[in-house]
Amino acid sequence: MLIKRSPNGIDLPFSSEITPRAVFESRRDFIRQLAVGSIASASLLEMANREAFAQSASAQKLAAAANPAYAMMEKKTSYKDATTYNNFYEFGTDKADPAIHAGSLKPRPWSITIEGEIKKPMTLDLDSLLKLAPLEERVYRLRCVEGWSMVIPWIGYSLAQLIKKVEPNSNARFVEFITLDDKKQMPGLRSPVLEWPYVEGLRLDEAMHPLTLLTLGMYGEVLPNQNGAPVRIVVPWKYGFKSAKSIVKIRFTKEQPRTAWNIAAPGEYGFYSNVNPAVDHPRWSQASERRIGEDGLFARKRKTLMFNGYSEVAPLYAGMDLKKFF
Ligand SMILES: Nc1nc2c(c(=O)[nH]1)N[C@H]1C(S)=C(S)[C@@H](COP(=O)(O)O)O[C@H]1N2
Ligand SMILES: [Mo]
Repeated sequence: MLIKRSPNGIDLPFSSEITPRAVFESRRDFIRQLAVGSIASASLLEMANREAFAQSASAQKLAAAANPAYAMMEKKTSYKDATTYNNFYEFGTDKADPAIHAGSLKPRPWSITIEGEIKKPMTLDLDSLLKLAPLEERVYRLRCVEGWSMVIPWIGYSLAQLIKKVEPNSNARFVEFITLDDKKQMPGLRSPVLEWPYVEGLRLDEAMHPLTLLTLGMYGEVLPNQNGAPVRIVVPWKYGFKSAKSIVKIRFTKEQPRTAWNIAAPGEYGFYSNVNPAVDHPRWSQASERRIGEDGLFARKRKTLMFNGYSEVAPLYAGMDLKKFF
């Protein structure tokens, strides 16, 4: 078995591919046998135990090394809250709808087509995506434009790793993300609440920023359908709607792409949509937020932070009027 060195220096087995439980269990037994045999070593035993632990709860575990640069002091949102209070309009507009209706989404097999202003257009299946770069766990704040937030341990790698592989040409200035558009799998597409498919976009330098995460899992598992299985984007310094779910296409463009919420209400949702407590939504303040899970009667609201606390992205907007480019 391949041993890969993780970004934080901890050796971990390269089991980023999703292994069906039966296959995994026989592999684990094999590793155990090796471990008690003549070539026994502490690291093999540790590996077996670590994998056993990782795979014990379900066959959908996804191994990833925690990236200490994105560990967070704040308490993580519970898995239950993060998977039952969702915005995913392809499955309905109520927060509970995605958890109830997303069972009809088939996240496997899946592929992403990457096209447009790049030297190497390609279609990547899920296994290729999972192997493209070492998977990291990163704990990010997610701030919805509606005024609530969560803290979620995502699994993925910087989108920049994928972008480098497809080699944008000199025309590429923006990146567009396009969600699956299949009425058979997504009952919400029958109602015209948004123009379908759901589209989002970033400037190329925003997409290349190391914080922008190509996301394949959360809480040690593959993404639940309601959170955007099998692959989504997470852009933690922008309002949640910029983080498009269940994407099937990534397109590099010369012109600024249209985006779902900007099409629906251009006066309320701009292209940039950086989290900014100083720029209110036309219908409500953005100065504070409610942390999901802390919403008891006496729970204090939290102050919303500029760029959701990710101040390292400020240079991307040097010289820009962020009231104008909201
Ligand atoms: N395709 C698609 N992506 C989407 C949405 C959506 O309705 N459709 N909702 C967005 C909004 S408003 C938020 S706040 C986040 C929520 O992500 P989560 O459910 O994983 O917390 O997903 C975003 N991505
Ligand atoms: Mo949102």
